[in-house]
Amino acid sequence: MSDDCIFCSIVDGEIPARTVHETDDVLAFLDANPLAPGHTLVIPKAHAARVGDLDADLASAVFDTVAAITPEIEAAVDADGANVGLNDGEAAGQEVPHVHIHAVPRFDGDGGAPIHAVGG
Ligand code: D5M
Repeated sequence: MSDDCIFCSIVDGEIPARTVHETDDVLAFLDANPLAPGHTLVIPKAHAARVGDLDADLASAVFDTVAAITPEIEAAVDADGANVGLNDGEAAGQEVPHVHIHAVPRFDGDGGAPIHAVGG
């Protein structure tokens, strides 16, 4: 838990969120400003600001959840794919300094950019 961390407050139930999936170590919830229906964030419950702050077991647990739920999210919103990505550091556009992986459902012909085009 880190004081003044909005995602720690979600983990602690102090700020509401729409939970998609939860394990002992990981929480997935809907993004409040979705880029597409079903846009989900996957976070470690323990506070870690940057991806390099995660120990190997927690990094694995976070990615295991991403791998497990992304197909389910796609199916739930009838998507054709998803962008899965992480903004690491303010310079990379990370607005909330608690590691989170975005799973953004994508739809054939939706006109969005792939991750490699972000900022390019
Ligand atoms: O993405 C930060 C993401 O966090 C951004 O897509 C909005 C989302 N966000 C911010 N506050 C909330 C709450 N309270 N609930 C759900 N989602 C939230 P970044 O990669 O840091 O730019």
